[in-house]
Amino acid sequence: MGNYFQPEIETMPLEQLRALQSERLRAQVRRVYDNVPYYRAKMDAKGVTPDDVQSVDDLYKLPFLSKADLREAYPYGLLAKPLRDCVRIHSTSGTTGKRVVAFYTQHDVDLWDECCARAIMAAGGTNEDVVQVCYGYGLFTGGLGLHGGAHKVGALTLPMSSGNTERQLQFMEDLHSTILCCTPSYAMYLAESAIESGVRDRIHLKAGIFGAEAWTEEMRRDIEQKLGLRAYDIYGLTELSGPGVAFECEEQKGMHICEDHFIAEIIDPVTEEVLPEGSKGELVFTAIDKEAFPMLRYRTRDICVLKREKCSCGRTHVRMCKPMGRSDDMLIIRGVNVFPSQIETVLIKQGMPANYQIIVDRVNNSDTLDVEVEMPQELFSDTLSAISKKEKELVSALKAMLGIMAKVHLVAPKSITRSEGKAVRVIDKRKLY
Ligand code: DLL
Repeated sequence: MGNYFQPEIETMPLEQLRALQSERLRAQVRRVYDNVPYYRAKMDAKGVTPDDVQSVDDLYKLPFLSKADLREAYPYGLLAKPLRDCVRIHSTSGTTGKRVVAFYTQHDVDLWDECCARAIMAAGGTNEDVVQVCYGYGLFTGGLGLHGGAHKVGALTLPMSSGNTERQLQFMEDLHSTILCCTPSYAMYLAESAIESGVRDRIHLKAGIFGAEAWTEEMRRDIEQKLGLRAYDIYGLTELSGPGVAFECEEQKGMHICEDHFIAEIIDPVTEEVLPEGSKGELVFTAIDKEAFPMLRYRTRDICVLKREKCSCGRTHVRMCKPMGRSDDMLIIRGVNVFPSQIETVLIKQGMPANYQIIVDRVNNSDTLDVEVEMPQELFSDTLSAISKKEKELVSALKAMLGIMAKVHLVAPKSITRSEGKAVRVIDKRKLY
């Protein structure tokens, strides 16, 4: 038996799970239609009534909801409960346009905390653990989400929030933290700092729960080896509650989606056609029992594949792969689609640290792609010709992966600004024109 928070739900036979989803979906569609004029107008425009949605198989009849809808309805237009029933607000970390604000009733907070508790237990957590939460606390959902999950598990919770790396390491050592929760880029920074300061040999971490941004398998191995733990992926978004929508189990092969709360679909981002299982496309979620901010067929923009293969952990909930990029983060450079994760894979395979920045610009009407990457210390102390040889190797490895030429600039160790939250990997200067 695995380590579950809610075994009867997490291992529920598929047929029963579908019945539960259908029942919750029916009630949710009715509630939303009756209480949210914005949704009612969208459903009326598509000619769908709540009676048309009887089961999961009818989901396709509902209209999609996008970030543009959320911005249009900002701040209260999608609220399905009176404000007096809401107890919390969170907001997306988006830097462009109006931020999205999400509302929670106490029921919604409980549901979310339970999802995070499942994630912590799937990573081997128990009430014996000390969980150090270094996701940001505040409007961002990372801190309070994992914090609530750790409480539900009964673990000793260290609400560190992000930043102050020296203090993080000191508490990690002194209070024997066993589970670390933060973004993968901050985990990498903590790892480097722990090694450098000598703390690495005095820490007791067994697992890390890392998410909120894209990271590769190569980066996972690197963090695992540097911090001496097993690194688990966790996925989520503010609109759906926050972290814990999906999480990895001990198999570390895809993240189980909490399907008793969220129904997932994959669509073609251009035609909006629903794609069969196993296809790559945009992930769409329907939250079937959230009260305040329900979300029907919400387009995440995350590109992903779903697989319902049997998992050795015993969980029956479908698995999503690591998001392969966002349909709106995809760079089109000289007509070629480039995902930042492809560049990261090449860099790490070539033995470079995952500290890099991608700079895209347009010079004389032609796109330019420059990759700045920090050198490992050994290379930094080597000869100029060794450095230029490595740059050439990276250029050709990137050309093989991307199909286009990128300029590579090896820069001094620690010269790229570190992030305590989500890393800024891409600077697209073309947007300035
Ligand atoms: O990032 C919630 C979260 C906090 C998830 C802590 C995991 C851990 P937002 O700020 O609303 O919410 O950003 C959501 O981040 O649509 C994805 O593009 C990206 N994202 C989240 N988790 C992952 C992950 C939080 N594990 C957006 N891998 C999502 C890749 C991720 N991308």
